[in-house]
Amino acid sequence: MGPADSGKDEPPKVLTVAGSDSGGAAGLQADLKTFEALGVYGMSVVTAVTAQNSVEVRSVYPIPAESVADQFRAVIDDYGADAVKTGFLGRTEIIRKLGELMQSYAVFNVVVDPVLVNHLGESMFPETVAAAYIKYLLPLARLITPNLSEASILSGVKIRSIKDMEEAGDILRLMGAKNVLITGFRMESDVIDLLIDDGVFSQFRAPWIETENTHGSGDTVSAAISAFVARGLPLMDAVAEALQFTQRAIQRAVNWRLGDGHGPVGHQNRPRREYG
Ligand code: PXL
Repeated sequence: MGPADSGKDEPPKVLTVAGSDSGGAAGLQADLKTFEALGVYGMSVVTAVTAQNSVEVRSVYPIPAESVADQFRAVIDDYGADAVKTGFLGRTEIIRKLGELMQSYAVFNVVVDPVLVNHLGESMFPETVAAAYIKYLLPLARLITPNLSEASILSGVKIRSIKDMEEAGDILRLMGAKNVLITGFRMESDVIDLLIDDGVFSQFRAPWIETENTHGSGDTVSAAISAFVARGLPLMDAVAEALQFTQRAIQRAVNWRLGDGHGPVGHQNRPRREYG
């Protein structure tokens, strides 16, 4: 039974540690919209402020690690959290500090989305950032959710097949990740996501939706997983529900034209009553 089902009149609480996307498509905005849609109370620690829209990222201003730490302590000291998601962290100093804080506060249900590439699969940070994820956050996470490019960077395996995906997952586990979800393998008219849950491999297969409007979809998957584990779902069910939620969010925005570029997904895609 999750906190939402325990008879207490309060929602599960989920914290995202992420960057701000002024366009509201990715980052902490995507996370908070997802939390709201899924009936959990959302909180945010800001790691960087990006000036971006559907076309381009114009600037990124990192927040000092001390401020990130202060925000984290302020939230956890008072509210606490039933799950913590990390998104855009970007700097080794922030990753290390966060690892220390998560350890000292013994937070649980940590979902790490190792944001390393932009939507074109291009690396956004120096190699030291990937190394810091491996050293400080991988061992603390209940689940990591790399996309194909991120799984390749972290594991060193070039992913061209499902077999490669499985090998990358195995290596990430050997490196200390407890559970791994590798997202976005395109196969014919489908997309395949691979979950390794307690060493057991499961494939999730869904039809590929042809659209430019997928900005923030990766953030949405891991935010939704965090919301569902905070609600008490087992990891496998949380992942299945989160992938379906994200598919619906992409479907909802297929005909949207909110900007001139790579548009957002539609988070509010289920009747509210279903998630209380
Ligand atoms: O989707 C990864 C991501 C997350 N958060 C922020 C971003 C990006 C990608 O650009 O800008 C703030």
